[in-house]
Amino acid sequence: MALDFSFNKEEVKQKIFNAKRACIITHKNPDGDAIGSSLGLAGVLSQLNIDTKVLVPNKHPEFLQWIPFNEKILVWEKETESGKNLIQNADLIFFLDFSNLSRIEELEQDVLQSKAYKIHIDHHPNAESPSDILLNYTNVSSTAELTYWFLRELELDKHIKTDEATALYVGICTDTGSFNHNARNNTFLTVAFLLDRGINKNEIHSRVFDNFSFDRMRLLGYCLENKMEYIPEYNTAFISITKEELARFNFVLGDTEGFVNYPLSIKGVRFSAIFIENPDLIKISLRSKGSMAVNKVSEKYFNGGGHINAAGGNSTKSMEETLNTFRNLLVNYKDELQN
Ligand SMILES: [Mn+2]
Repeated sequence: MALDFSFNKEEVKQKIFNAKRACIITHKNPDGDAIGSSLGLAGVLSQLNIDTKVLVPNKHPEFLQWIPFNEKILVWEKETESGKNLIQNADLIFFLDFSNLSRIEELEQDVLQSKAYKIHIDHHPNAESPSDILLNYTNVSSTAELTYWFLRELELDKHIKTDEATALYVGICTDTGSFNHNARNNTFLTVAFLLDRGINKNEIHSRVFDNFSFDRMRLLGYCLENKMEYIPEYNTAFISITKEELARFNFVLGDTEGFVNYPLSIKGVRFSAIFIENPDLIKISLRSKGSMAVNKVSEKYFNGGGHINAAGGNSTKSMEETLNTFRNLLVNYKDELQN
């Protein structure tokens, strides 16, 4: 069941078919969906003989650098002049996977001056931008999935070959955590189409998810055995890590990604947190299940905010004081924390 698009299909088609140079822009610290949706779309536009580049504010991580069409990516931070030329000369600009131009930071001014026809495709709430066409649907797993439905609406899905399909699949499987959240019937219809295009699902999963360093695995083991505290009466468990511990395991950025989810897989646990000591402050991630609103906790105690089941914050106090604040706040949420 295709999405109910209301944009002027003929106008968009004409703009695309008449375009000579396209620039696809995605957000800072690009994730699998940002890169996957952008490269999948770049592959399709290139087949239409449109000179297409993907512009990212800063470099994407190594586990996303193998995706087909990676050579079309230009990193603004490193090649600012080329990036400016790209935006200036493009007659077609896409914004993918971000809701607001503030997510592209330094590129914003150049983008605002551009006369190109602009198409904005995103699945985050309340997307807005000075674009000609805004496709903002939140009931879609990922921007990659939305890009598929967009191309299908324009009858351009025939240009989704194995490489384009591989890129789009990366976006879907990363944004859904391997189909654990937000994957709906439309998501699986999209995946069925991509599988038909000949993608190697197992190899993609392996390249995206099985790429941790030995040190990172040992850090995780250390945290789970020695640094996790479990408070059964409040169905809460949390992890804390100091600077010294990070250094001992040769920490590199991204190593603690996902650690906060482990306590939540203990039977009955509804609230989990991780406290990571940075040079200047303690970074905090909070996760929960059900009605336990962790964004409220973060707003009230940890200078942050976020979604009901996933939020972030920080503390400028010592680790011990911060953990005590956390232990002591739980009593205020005893009803939400009951199973
Ligand atoms: Mn996304």
